[in-house]
Amino acid sequence: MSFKLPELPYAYDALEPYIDEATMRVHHLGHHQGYTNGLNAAIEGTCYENKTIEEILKSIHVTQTAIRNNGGGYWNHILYFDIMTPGGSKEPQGKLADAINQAFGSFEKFKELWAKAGGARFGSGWVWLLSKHGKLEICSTPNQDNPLMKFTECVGMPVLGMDVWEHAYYLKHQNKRGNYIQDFFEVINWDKVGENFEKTL
Ligand code: MN3
Repeated sequence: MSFKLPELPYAYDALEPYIDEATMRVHHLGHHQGYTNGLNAAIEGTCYENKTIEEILKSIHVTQTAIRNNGGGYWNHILYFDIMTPGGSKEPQGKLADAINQAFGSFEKFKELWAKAGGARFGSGWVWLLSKHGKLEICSTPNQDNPLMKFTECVGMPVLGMDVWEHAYYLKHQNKRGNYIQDFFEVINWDKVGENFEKTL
């Protein structure tokens, strides 16, 4: 069994003008394909060959660098591309909206804390909205680590993830990560994030 690059659920130019087509193409066909290939090469001939990606990420040791980086990159980008859309709800709805209000006070306050976490991540990494059986928290990890890996500081199931590697925004936003984060808010698929959240309840 080998892992395959999932197709994008929308066209490469669908998130314009917020996330540009050139960035989406190189991010999906270049970076995500690269992590997929790297993961397949790293697990070949090991006990991980017939495991799911979640099983792999939950069981690896901190020193298994190739699987950690490529397996993390494979899983993280599936979530990232899946929680963006050109349409859908512009704000959280239903149980997710209630949980955000409970955890952060309001959606506006959540956006402020999320943008702050994205700006504070030095170098490359990710920002996560985690559900601990329905209780939400914001957490950030370096490189391609994610909260499924037991050695990170984040505990919980990611329902939303934001890539803050420069490759996610540099062609359009250059050094202005904060502008990318504001544009990311315009394309979040809150219906999908809500579905992800309800699975954790
Ligand atoms: Mn990326």
